[in-house]
Amino acid sequence: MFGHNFEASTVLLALAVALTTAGLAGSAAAAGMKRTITMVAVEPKGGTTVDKEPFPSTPLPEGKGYALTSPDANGRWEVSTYRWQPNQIIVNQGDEVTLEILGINGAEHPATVEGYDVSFTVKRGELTTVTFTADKTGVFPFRCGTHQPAMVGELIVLPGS
Ligand SMILES: [Cu+2]
Repeated sequence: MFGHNFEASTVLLALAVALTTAGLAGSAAAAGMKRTITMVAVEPKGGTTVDKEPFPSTPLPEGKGYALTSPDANGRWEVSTYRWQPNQIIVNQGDEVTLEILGINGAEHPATVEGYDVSFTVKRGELTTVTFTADKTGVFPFRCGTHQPAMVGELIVLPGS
């Protein structure tokens, strides 16, 4: 008698746990998670002098996204570009996504997320916060309108399960 009741209650408990777990997972997938991704707008830069390395003969793509400065009076030349870091944001469909982007290099970076009605401008020294719901799956580029063709990232929205 005791044994039967014990087994029944154990089964019920296990069932309740399973249902609760499934329910939580289900509601998380349906409503999405809140995701906050911290990013920076940066300008990696390097240089040397012509006595060590010759000035490159191949030009970089046109636009403000890349810069190759000719040797100065001391023979020093530099190369730089602009980047979002990270430049791939991977979320699940339904997630409420918040990007917190600190502007470190460059006065400002006006940007849009193509395919989403999302635009923002990152300014140096300011933390720009952008929140949206990732309701469409796919790969969506986000470009700085100033520093092309280099400063482009991808929002990757995976299908909800
Ligand atoms: Cu920019």
